[in-house]
Amino acid sequence: ENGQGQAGLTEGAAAMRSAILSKIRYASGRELGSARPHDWFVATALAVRDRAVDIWLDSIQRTPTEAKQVAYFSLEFLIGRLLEDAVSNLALTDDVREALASLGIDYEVVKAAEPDAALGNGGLGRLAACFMESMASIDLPAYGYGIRYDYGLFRQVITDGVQHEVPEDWLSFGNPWEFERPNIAYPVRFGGTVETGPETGLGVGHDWHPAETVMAVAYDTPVVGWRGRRVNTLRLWSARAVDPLKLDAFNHGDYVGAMADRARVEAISRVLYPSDETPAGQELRLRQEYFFTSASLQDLVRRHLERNPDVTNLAERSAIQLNDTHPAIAVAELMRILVDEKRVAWEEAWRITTGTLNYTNHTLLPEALESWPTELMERLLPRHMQIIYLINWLHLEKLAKDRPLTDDFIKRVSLIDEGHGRRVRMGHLAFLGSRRVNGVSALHTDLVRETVFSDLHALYPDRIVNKTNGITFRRWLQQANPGLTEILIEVAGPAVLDDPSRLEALMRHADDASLRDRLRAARRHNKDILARTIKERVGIVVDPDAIFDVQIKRIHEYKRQLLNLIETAALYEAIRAEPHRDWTPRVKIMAGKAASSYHRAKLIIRFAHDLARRINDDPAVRGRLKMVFLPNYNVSLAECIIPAADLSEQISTAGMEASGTGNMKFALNGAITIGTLDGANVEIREHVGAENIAIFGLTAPEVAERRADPDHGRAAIARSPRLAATLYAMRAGAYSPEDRTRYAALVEGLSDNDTFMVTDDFDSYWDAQRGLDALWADQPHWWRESIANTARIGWFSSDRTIREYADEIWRIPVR
Ligand code: DL6
Repeated sequence: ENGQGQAGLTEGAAAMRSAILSKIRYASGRELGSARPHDWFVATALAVRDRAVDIWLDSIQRTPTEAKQVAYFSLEFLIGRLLEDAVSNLALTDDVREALASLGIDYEVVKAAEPDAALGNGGLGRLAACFMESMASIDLPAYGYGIRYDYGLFRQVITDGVQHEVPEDWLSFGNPWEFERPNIAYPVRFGGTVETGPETGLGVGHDWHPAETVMAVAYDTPVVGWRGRRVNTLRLWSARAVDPLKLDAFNHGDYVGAMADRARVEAISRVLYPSDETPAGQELRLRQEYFFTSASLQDLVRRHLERNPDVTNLAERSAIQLNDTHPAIAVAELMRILVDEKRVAWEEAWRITTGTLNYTNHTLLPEALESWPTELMERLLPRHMQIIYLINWLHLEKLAKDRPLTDDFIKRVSLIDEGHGRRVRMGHLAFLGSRRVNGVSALHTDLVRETVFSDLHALYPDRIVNKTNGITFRRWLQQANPGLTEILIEVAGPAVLDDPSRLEALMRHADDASLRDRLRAARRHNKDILARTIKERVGIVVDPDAIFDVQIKRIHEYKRQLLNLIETAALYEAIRAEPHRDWTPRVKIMAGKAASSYHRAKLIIRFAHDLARRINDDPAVRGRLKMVFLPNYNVSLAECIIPAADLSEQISTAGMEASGTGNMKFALNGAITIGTLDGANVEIREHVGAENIAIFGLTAPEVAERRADPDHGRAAIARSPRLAATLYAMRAGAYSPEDRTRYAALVEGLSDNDTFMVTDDFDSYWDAQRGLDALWADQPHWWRESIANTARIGWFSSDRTIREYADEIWRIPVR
């Protein structure tokens, strides 16, 4: 032992110390002296988990039988590290820190040893994780249901500016949070045939003889709510072969063949988001979706029947939220379970199904709106396809009663899209099978009503509602930014931790110079940490006195990292042209992953690196401009970057970002937003005040109008000498001297077909940036705006979002 030992420890810390010591010895099987940071992490997690389990079991016990529960179905849960969540929500931070210190171990090192669970791609998966935490925090009984991927989102490795994807092996050293539940396992069936007997009722009398059965085995992770108020369950399914080893084949020496079935079956839960470039990849994705949806519904119905005599009151006891269309097959699967297995009449089954299910739409991007070829569905899920056809027939029949149906109308509202081969529209299926459908910001919900679901919305005008996203302040303020949190507690009182509307109290001190100084010092501390991280990871030295201007998110053309990069290149050229002007020093920081098959996004990453090399190597701009691309963006890196940001880039093409949640995290931490009127930016502006956010660019209706002109890109370039010069340099290879044509196609795309309005918004973005330069020079003013952001962002807590879901969608009373 290197620490000071047990002497002087509080009772809580002493108990934690002995719990951790016991876990090191009896759970890890190690002597203290040989324990490494990861062993300390496991021991600490296990000791903390014991505390969580007591509350967990109690939470289940005290939930009344008649209480309605939520089931959140999501193919993604981007939970990140869990230790600090659990420790801080259980109010154990001091105990754990002291206990470890008494053993000579630094809690920070232990936290850093936890792998980052990346069971999601981005916003949608992180929202599911924030929602799980909020549901526990407001004492709402809920299960999260998803897949326990062996490999999460790939690890991004950059070599010479090129992204490579490497498997993210987060489970290789085990996972101390989860409980494997071999006794909670369900068969999930695929393929085969359906035998049609005498039809004794609508949809009744079909016998499915599947060709293949896969077992779904549950792994449970406790999700600890704030102040340990409640602990809910995140139940993730792992695929197991029914017959893991063909002993015959093995004994005949065919060792690979003996395991082939197992490998095929277990591929289902092997990786998050298998590439859907090949038919095999597409099929695997559909298998994943059905696998977790079926297992989750079987589990939910079984749990219901443990507490209720039959399924008639399922909708009164359970509300299922479908996170996007990935679990939309739930509509057909719940109907199958009710009609085929529980022998419920079709109409009654439909009442139950449409009373239980709800669906959240997270995107309007056409390529992300799921549809499956009927041929594939018929092969993989023949009984479900019959059910879908019957749902569709009844839906169209009902419509025909009220109005004459034109072919064109049928085409638009049918569950089957006949236009692109025959495909099942999963969004339409989810819409018809749900009680409520929601968008994730006010603007997005309006667009959902006006675009993808306009016809269905006209038929069911009460079904679509808005639920603007939120974030958990526990992770994104209290844990990520303890310095700022301490100041907020002092100014607004400790109750601010329970009621974020109290942040408003900060406004009374917006012009208080001493508060400003303290906030600046807290930010500076975070910037020093980020600067160190940057140095360690990419070897670039940045000046923490410069503006930290940050864009971190998935790399996608509609998010317009390219706009940011072109503005950076233009700024670089401007500084070089007038080196003696009083330029505001800036560090541009970017991070994000591109989908492995998204070549243009990868080219944008490459451009970021080429540009960074050019800028960072040029002594002419030294001290004024630096550019950093941090590889392998994940939740933990976000927790390090966001509290250190001065400026938050939320610059998507208006109408294309459903909500965004990074925008909320930055504003909470006091960064000023430069952004378009897109997604939740619109509501952020309403809350923080138009004078405290830098809005630029076309609005969503203006984008739609401008797009109609096929020459808008060329015209915008012609209007802007600065943009024209920058694109010219890029096109001519100024940033890629070793391969001068590298960005030629990218630039040509901007004049020929600028779908994302990079050219049209460039000047207005440039002007907004220069306005921010001027604002930075007026520090009291800058900080006034920063304070307004933190003070007025309370509404964006995911506790508020979840309360709204509970109230209006799930109809569950919460305190
Ligand atoms: O609702 C969470 C999050 C939004 O904040 C983002 O604006 C949106 O892009 C994201 N949507 C997706 C959809 N992907 N698919 N399918 O990730 O959802």
